[in-house]
Amino acid sequence: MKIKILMVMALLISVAFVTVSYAQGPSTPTVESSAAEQSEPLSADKAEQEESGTVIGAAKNWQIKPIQSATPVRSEMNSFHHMLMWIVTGICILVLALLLIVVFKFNSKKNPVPSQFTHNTKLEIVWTLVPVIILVFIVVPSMRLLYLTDRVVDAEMTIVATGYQWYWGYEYPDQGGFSFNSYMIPDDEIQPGQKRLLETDNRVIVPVDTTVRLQVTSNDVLHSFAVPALGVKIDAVPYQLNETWFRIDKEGVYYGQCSELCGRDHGFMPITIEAVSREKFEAWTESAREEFSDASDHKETQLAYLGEE
Ligand SMILES: [Cu+2]
Repeated sequence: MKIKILMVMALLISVAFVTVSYAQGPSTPTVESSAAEQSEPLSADKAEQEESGTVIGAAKNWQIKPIQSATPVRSEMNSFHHMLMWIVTGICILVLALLLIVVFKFNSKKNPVPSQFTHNTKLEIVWTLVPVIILVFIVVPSMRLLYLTDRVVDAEMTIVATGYQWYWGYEYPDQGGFSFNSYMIPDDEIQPGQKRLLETDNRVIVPVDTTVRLQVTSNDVLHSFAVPALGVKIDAVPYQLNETWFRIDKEGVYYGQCSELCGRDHGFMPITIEAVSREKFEAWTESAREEFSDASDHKETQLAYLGEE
């Protein structure tokens, strides 16, 4: 009797969970929702907006769905996630239904004399083949997505990100080769509207609607450059140059973090990317060339890794 109650409770909880996660309000828009809806800020984010431009690439409190997409790759990832959710939900419901049938139909009261058969060839073929078909169904879009993140088609500019213990260094080889380091803003210096543990002193500025090739390497140990809203997550490996790309379609601020356990301050080397108009980007590169012109010391190390010098 207790098992029956537990089963019914499990069913109710899972139904409630699925309902809640799909009935989320406009605070967490899906990929398909309109641009107008997406650009509409939450009231709690207004201070942030005034302070530092529109924050798009950050998770919200109680968010269950994947992060709002800002690049074609992330949109594909979100669609893939939604497809997987349907498959997973279907499998869970099927397994739960089978368990419920066993509990209610084949318990010792209803079925006092159990049958003794052990094998059923047809059934065994079916329950081997069905999972194989499901996996094949999943592997095709999965591999397609993997190649999409890998291929840089007609990149318009390149950014090199280098992982250090514990901060990121960035280079802009196409804009005169300036480079700078980006450190997390510590808790005691954080300004209103800035996101704790995510804000950095030097933001990575990129133009919107521009295909950016991102090359990632490391100067010491393994790090991982991950910005969820851009669909970017790539390992930073010493002596190796990994490559991916993004094309941001909305101006805004996108946050990321190192996603490879890299030592004591692994949790304190965030990534802050700000997408601006092309004009603003040009103006910024002008000033950045001046501002970061004396950062040549670590630039040499980085270029040595890239084999360019
Ligand atoms: Cu790291």
